[in-house]
Amino acid sequence: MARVFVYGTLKRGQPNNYRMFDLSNGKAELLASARTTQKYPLIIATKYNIPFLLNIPGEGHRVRGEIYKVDDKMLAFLDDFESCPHMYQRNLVKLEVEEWMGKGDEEEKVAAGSITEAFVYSTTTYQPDWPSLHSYESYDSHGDHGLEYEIRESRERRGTEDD
Ligand code: PCA
Repeated sequence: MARVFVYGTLKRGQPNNYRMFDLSNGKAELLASARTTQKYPLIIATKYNIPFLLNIPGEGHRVRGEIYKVDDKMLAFLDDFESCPHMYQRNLVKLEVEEWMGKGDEEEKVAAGSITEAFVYSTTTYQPDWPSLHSYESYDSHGDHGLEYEIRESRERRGTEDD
């Protein structure tokens, strides 16, 4: 079992959240809402409007997201889905828990306001102009920015996935 902090399309209400509940990918359980203890730039980039947390601590915002408990199979699925380590790298990040939602054992519970750690898909392999893009505190594919995420299946239909 591992814990993963998701801040982008894997969050509830976002286009890839369902992948975490597809049992053929493994198992996942929502544990908590949380935000990073440090600031990071959370930007939207590429022609597919993909969210990226740039591994530049101290810039941007304390980013909001969700902590999930995942089994080894789901962790392997997510590594593959996030093109880790090519597009993103999986690192540990420090988080402040906002609301605990886990239904499991009391021992696994982290109180609101406490600091914990989880894996996050962040990146150091970004384009030179990305740090100057607008940074967000909380990602929403359907936000006012108008930069709606293009799901992978529609990229494949157009046959442009690899460019
Ligand atoms: N999926 C991962 C990283 C960015 C993305 O869209 C996430 O939601 O955390």
